[in-house]
Amino acid sequence: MKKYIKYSLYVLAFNAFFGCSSDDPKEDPVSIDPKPAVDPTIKLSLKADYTVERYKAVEVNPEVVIENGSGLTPQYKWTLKVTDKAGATKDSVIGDAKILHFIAPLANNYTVDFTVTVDKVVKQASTKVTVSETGKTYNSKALTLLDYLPSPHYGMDNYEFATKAEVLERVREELMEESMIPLGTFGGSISVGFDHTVINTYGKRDFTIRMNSSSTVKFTPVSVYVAYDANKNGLADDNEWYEIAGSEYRKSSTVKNYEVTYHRPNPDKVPVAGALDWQFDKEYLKWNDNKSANGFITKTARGEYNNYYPQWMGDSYTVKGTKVSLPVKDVSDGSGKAFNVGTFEWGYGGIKDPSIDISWAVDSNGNKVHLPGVDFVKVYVPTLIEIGASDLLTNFFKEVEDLNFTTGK
Ligand SMILES: [Ca+2]
Ligand SMILES: [Ca+2]
Repeated sequence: MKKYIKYSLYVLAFNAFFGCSSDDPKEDPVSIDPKPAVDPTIKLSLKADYTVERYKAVEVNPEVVIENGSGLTPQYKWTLKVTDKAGATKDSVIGDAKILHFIAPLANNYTVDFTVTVDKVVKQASTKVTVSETGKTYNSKALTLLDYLPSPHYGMDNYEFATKAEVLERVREELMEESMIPLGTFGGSISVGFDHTVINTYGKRDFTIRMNSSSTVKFTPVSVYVAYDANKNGLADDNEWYEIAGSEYRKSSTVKNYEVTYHRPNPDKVPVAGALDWQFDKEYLKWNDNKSANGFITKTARGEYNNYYPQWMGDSYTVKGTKVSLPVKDVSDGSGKAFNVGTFEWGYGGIKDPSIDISWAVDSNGNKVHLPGVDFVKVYVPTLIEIGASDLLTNFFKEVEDLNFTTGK
């Protein structure tokens, strides 16, 4: 009985709100206006000023209170007054989220305007950001080596080192000299750091990746991860990395969370030659993946005297990443001596336009993340493809550079 009374009260309350019975046949449902009769109101409060160093982010977090705005989505816009060469001042959009992470390359006093729009109601507030000089000199390129973990490839023979420390020392020098750093096949990677935060410039691409394609293939793509040093400890922590979702990321042929384990070849093994003259050992280097597939990397005539396996690694090691499908076609009547290799449109290194917009970053579930900038970049090979006599499809890392870098003071 008690339950029944409670239920009746709910129905009464419901009816009172809409002013009619839900089963009243005379009522036309179209005439019910879901919009409140009163216009929404917006209350803004924004701190008057902020201070921060050059190339460091400061969080500008306004308090926004919206009343009578239910069902309406507020639009946010942050703008900066910029003066062009002719002396004319205009507003440049720098953000469209509620919280702004402001970063500036130059020491100056900046006026930042914030606009909130709910339906037809607009409210504005302003703040000043004072950006101070640091006395430091910055480099547009990411020259700090964080890590290097290549995958097998005939080029690995150039790294005759027993320990990782020795390899890192060599690669550190190569990074400064902008020489070719081999990444090998799937999962082979290099991670580098900037001496400043590369700003995620609104509506623009932010940094570029330069690779050294091998002579046989003009473009071979590499995938990109980025990290913003959110906790300001100067390190790229595991939970700070995000993948750049390029043009292939959402395709059904793309395999997320792909893992490959490479096994050290036995140097005393007798080579198993193939039918084609370049197939020196068809069962050279064993691999298996996390999809129950396995196989061998062929040692080609080109790499006959080379050790493909990174010599400082143990008997096996596993690499992870997103595997992308790249169209590859033998155009030498099956002799494996010439191939057409496809390429990707955007969001990768080693393609025609290898510039990256930090706004393409996604989390592990594929959801977009809003990063104010990037301190670290990781580049890795997303393919496990052999192109006959030319060996494994690979690429050689050269450098990563900030595209909107400003040196002046
Ligand atoms: Ca951007
Ligand atoms: Ca960190």
